Amino acid sequence: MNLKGKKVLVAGGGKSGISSIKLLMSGGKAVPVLYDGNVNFLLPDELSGIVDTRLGEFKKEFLAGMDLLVISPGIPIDSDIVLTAQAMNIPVWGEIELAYYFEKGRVVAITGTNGKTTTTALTGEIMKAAFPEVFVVGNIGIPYTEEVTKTTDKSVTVAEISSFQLESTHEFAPKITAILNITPDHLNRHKTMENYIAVKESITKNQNPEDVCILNYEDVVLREFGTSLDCRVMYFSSETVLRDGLFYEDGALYHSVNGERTLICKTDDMKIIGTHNYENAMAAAAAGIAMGIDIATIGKVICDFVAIEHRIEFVKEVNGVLYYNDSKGTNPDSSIKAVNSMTRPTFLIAGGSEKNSDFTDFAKTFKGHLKKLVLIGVTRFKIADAAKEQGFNEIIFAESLKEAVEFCHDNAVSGDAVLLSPACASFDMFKNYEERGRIFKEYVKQL
Ligand code: UMA
Repeated sequence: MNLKGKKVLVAGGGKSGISSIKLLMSGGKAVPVLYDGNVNFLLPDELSGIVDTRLGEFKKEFLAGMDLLVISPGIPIDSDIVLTAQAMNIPVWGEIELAYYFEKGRVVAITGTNGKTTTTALTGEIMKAAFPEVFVVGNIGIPYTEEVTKTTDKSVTVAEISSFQLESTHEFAPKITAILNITPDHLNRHKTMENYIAVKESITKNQNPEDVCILNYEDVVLREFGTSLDCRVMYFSSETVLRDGLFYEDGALYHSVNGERTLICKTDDMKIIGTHNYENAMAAAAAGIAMGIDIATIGKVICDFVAIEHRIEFVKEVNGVLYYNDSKGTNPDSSIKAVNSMTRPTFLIAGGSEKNSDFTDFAKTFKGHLKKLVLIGVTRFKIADAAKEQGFNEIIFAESLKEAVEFCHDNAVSGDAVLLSPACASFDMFKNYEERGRIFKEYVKQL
């Protein structure tokens, strides 16, 4: 589709929607109109008076005369606006699809339930060590549409792609993809695990035989999926010595070709900890190897890489108590990894908004790791029930994150740790997990 002069309804006025509008006007010479469900939505000053808006409950007439609907990741594919557009034969593109329309270089796309932000950031660093023009975009927090006009035929775009974003891609064709793991998450949106797996796997749908897909060998679904692909598959494993692929063994990461292994790095030299991070590092290393970067360079970048914000991020020591911010623990599996990484008796602050998660496996990690469980948010009673079922009764409810932090401060003793890892999204109390993490860090810094 030639976008010039086309009327485009952009749904969602968050980061993705606003940068889509700017791209449509500047790069596409199209005429965007913004739709947002929030009646009180205000356009940023620079677009005010230039872009028309349609606000509040969606009405069919909002789509009248439109040539295209571009949706933000927060808009589900089965929402009224999308179903109506489809019934009116109006094409529906996600923000990623719109950005890709303008892409000039090579794309590395990373998905998975957990670890994708760390892996994307690390892959970006590995690419930067070898290529002069690298853009790190997507779910990591920088909309792809914001950066894409800077791409060239020599640039590399490293994109973190969520399942929400994958629902509405069509031509999006990364040269390299990685699916890190798939565990239950976002089931309120995708309804079934089968749908969620299918949408994650769809990241590979436009890959050619010369392209590469990086998969976790220890994830049975992904191991099996690899056998069905036409493109080249690179597996990584934290448990199995692979004849071909990347693996962890005895404190080191290796790349093996035909059984001949090359050391990538020793895990003791890495600053990011835990088996899940060795997996993230192997996936990023695989992307580097697939792009022809030498292994010594990759190993050095991995060793220099420090934890990203909100992911088991060390905040401060107060009276011998270590405080960690894992606000990015937005689902049980992610928070299980954080709890398992704790080596001190821990006060865990958890709970947040509801997305139909099952907390049983999360609660199984409490005994042996936690001293107290401090619960906040909508899901607090559900998590408490799961904890009690697993025989863990050291539970406190707090009305706010501030109250939770103060309780931990008053009760933790030297040698303990305090971990914010909610296992839930933040939308009941905060704008997003970043705001939750930043506010937590502010409270801790004030102690
Ligand atoms: N809105 C509607 N109707 C809806 C839903 C939302 O009108 O049904 C409106 C809201 O009123 C709001 C706007 O849409 O004004 C928000 O749009 P959005 O939710 O798509 O958020 P963005 O600000 O565009 O941020 C999105 C991603 N958000 C989500 O997927 C929910 C960000 O991922 C991403 O960083 C950003 O694009 C840039 O690519 C956040 C996230 O929580 C971090 N992701 C999930 C996760 O990681 O688990 C998938």
